[in-house]
Amino acid sequence: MSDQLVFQPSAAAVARTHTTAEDYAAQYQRSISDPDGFWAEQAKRLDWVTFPTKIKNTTFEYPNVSIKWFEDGVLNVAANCIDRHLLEHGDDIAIIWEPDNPNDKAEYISYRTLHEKVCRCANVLKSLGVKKGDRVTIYLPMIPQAAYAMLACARIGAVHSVVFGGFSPDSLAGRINDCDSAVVITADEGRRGGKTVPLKANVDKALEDCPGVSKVLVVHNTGADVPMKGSRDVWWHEAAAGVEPFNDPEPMNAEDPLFILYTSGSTGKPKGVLHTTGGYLTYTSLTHELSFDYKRGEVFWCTADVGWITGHSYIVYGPLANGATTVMFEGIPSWPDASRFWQVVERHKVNIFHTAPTAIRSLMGAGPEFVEKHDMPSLRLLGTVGEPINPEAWLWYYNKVGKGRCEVVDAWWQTETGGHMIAPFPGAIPTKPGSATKPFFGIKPAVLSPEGKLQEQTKAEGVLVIEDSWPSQARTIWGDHGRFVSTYFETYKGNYFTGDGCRRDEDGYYWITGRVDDVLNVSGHRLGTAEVESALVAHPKVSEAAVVGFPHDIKGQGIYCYVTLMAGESYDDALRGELRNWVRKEIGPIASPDFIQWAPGLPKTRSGKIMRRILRKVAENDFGALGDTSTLADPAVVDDLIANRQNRP
Ligand code: 6R9
Repeated sequence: MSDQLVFQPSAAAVARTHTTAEDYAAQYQRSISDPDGFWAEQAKRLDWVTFPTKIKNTTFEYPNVSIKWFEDGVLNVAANCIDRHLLEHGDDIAIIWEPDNPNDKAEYISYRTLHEKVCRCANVLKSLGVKKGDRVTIYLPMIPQAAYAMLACARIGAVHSVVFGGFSPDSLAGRINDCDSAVVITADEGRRGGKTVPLKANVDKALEDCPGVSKVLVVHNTGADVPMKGSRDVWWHEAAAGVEPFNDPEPMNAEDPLFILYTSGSTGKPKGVLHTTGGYLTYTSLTHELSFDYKRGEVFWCTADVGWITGHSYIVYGPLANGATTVMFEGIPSWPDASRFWQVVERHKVNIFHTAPTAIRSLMGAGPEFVEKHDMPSLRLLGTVGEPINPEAWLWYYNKVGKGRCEVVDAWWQTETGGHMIAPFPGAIPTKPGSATKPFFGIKPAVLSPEGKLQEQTKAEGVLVIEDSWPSQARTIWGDHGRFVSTYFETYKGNYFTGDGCRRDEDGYYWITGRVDDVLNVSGHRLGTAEVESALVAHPKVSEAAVVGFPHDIKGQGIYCYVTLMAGESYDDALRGELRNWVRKEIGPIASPDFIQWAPGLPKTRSGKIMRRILRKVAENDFGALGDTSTLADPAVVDDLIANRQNRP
């Protein structure tokens, strides 16, 4: 091992692990040299109606990319996440729901209750006309009905598209229309950090632009008085009371779609990433068990929202497939104060806690007193996901939250990968703060130079690609397979391009350095610079906009906008505020610009291409090293940009 800071697995982690260091090495080798044999064995962890005989049938060859796993297998995801646990574990707690307000009561939902709730919802969806293959959009807060709705779709073979409750009516409408949902599931309102979110009102607004939606199923959540539209809107509790509490799960082919999840790319509108049934569940269930070394009976808490892939894979599908107890938290880490997470850990005796670096950094900033007053003896493992974690935050997490006795698992993966790709097996792989460490079984990462040359030596730096398929890989982009192929398989032929840069050290550890494309990662949320730009130019006073990221102490990256106004408009602070609100309204609060710099001129090449490299440097306050600016049409623009930069004096 190198002389960097290295943490050996604790004796306790070694003693209990599913996978020793030797197992890891041997099984990893096997998973790469004999994927068919390896994954056929892993598929046995699920209950199949028909066990697959064909295991892997995939090619990354451009442009004929095709990905199929377990293609003649038949199963149902909801039956695997619920029904098969009923006989012996029906009274085990499937979901612990912790409400936003700490003074309100938590709910403990057993597998038996989960079964009834999901069956009723499935029957309601059928009564609303939803059939196998139909898309259903779910726009709900972090309440148990979000999980019920997802599982109910899976049960009847409908394809869900969960849209994060923080997205605006416009963003919601775009996603509903893109996948042609005829049914939307929402709530009267959501709660977050002591405030309410007007979900039903947002849906009403969105549906002004969604002629294809015929039914809206509404959860009675806060009890707010919301208008219900005659034949379109249906109360969930009323409909659920009128249907049978059982429903036969639909037999699904392993390659039938399970869900669509919209995520940002470097260009254009968000893409509907499509995941299918058998490979996704095999892989999320296996990674949930092994990356967290999960054993039945433990309480597992992932703080993500179900609107993101982390919520899909590691609040709902992975844990429930394993018969786990998964915590669903409605609130936020900072309300009523910065000890809220730790209070929940103690209240529910959480064993495995999983959150994002942005939350860790903001809690670290709130001061040690909030975490120090909580002993949290139940904790044994701490997960981090969503963005690179800086070593200071890693060490704070390890020392202050984990009290120096919990393993830290930094898992690198993406919406498109469905499950963890690079992460330390607890008890097997020593950790280094800031490194996601080693690949999961079946994952073949490689480092290429930006020009595409394979870096064969262990110590290397460049772009991260994956050389071969794994079961939970996205199969396509909904309605646009060409975009799927060109986004992920065109630049580095024969490989899946992750969009991330990385470094591999002399021990073969991977260190993700962040996106190399025009995708921002703001507080762990993916955002395309192009999306923010198109929101800005949609404002009548804006003529041009260029958006870049800059390093932000808490959020990881912040949003820095350069804006050119229409001739005759005046550049003033009031308009800055107006534009900020405009972007929030167009996309949602997560896209709120941190800085708007007035830029009467943008740095363009003679062919009119904006030189983003320069804009990034100015936003980073690193304008000593702007590099070659000689190709600029008007080099004087740069001096003006530097003189008027926003973030630091
Ligand atoms: C799961 C999720 C994916 C992007 C990804 C990368 C960044 C995620 C990370 C990480 C460093 C980690 N990312 N986990 N970077 N270390 N452990 O977050 O999916 O929302 O699609 O974002 O997030 O840049 O490419 P998604």
